[in-house]
Amino acid sequence: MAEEKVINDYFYDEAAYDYHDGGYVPLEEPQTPQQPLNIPGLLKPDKETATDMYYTIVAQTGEVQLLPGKKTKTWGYNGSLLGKTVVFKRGKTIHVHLVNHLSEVTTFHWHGLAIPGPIEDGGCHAPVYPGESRDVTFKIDQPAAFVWLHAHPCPSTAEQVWHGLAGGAIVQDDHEASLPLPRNYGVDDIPIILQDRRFHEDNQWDYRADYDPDGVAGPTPMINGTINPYFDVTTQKVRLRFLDGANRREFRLHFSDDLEFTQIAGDLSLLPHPVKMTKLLITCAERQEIIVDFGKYKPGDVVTLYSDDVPLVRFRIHEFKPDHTEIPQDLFEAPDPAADPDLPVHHVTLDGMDESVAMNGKKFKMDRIDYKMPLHKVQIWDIENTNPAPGMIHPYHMHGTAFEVISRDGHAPYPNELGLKDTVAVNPGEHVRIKVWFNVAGVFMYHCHIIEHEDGGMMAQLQVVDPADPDKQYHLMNHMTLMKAFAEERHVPMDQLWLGGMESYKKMGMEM
Ligand SMILES: [Cu+2]
Repeated sequence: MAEEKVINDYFYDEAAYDYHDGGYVPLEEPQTPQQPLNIPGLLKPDKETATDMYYTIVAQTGEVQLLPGKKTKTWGYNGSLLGKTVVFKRGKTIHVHLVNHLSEVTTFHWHGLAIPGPIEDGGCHAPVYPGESRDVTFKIDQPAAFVWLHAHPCPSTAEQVWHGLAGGAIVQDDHEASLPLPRNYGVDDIPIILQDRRFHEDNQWDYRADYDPDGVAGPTPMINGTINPYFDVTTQKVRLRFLDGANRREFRLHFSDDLEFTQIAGDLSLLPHPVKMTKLLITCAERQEIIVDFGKYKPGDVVTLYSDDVPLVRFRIHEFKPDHTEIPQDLFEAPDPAADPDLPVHHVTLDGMDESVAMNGKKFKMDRIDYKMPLHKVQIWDIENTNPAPGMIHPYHMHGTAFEVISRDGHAPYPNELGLKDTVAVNPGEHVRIKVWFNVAGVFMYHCHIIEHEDGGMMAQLQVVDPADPDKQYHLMNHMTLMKAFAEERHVPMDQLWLGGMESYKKMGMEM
């Protein structure tokens, strides 16, 4: 049998790594004591039947002891920071009672769920005002995956995510459950939410002070809302579900000893086949699941996960039983529908930097539909990053769908991006072709997931048209309505309102 190939590069254009940017904030190793890694608890359903699940999700403020000294003021879902992990069982109808206990408007976006937009999807057209609630119902019909919830009010998504409004969710299905993979949540199946923050006076975050239109970053890694974490390893094999929940930072992941690991899943499905690797790059909003085999270590050893040369998590090895389970070579049969010959390739350009960011030459407008596409039809989309190299990598995300990467500048996709995705990183000057289809109708946003780029206008929206109801009208909000709400809630006149994304429109002389 031929020796299995082990991937030992990050694939992406090194000249585009964010550390080449003038405003780059390098990660620094925290000097504070190590803390046990916070494992978000599983959100308990209010009720579950054979066919339905009911949840309540509350956006709220809180404070957390992140560093020695003063607690940090944070936002979270059903807790002080980030969220509890929500479980969605495929085939069930989900009822979510969304509650806003914050002092300002927010939305609850299910990143990665193929559910109708714009309301259930929870983008900018589905505001929940302070003290109010909204009920959404949707059916889960997609493969097992690690998806996430985050705030998405335009143009202040980035600031709300920075405050802590992000949480993981696991879609379960029978196929994944039938495979011999670790899934004892919290023991050998661990979400790893990768973020970064800058701590100002009294250990507080100050989004405005840190603002950068190319993405806000901080020097301190924050993993599942823990600074300088360790994790106690009690099983030989551990499944890590990485989510890059940072506003702009890519993480270049690798372990001490160049420990080999196996990627088993991407954003929205298992990979068709496992991929062995020693290095993994994850860009904003992407999810990558790996299995790490600690079999060669003994109790007392420590294995460190790094990004570049900065430690993120220390895995402390304890006693464990030998585990000879093999990862199956066939994990997932990706659907491969033929593109509709009547639909031309649809071109999307990711343009500009700083305040000049745009998509197809335009900044996002909430009440403008940029494109229409028929329900269930399959179309090739060509996503181009028009920044010449060296420029930034833009992680391109679509709501409401799972797409497939089919080529990069005419070449085969990277081996670890086969399977279903909702976010794909596009190198400077590169064309990435993806196969797009929607199984639900509605209005959906698509954008760069460097969140300040999205707030700054590198975003558009499409209407997926159901031929059975081609004239369906959607009530679209506009930026001004949301911005007036922010001004009122912050008790400032409109001309003194500051929301990160507004600057990008103002500096370009554009109406919102
Ligand atoms: Cu971008």
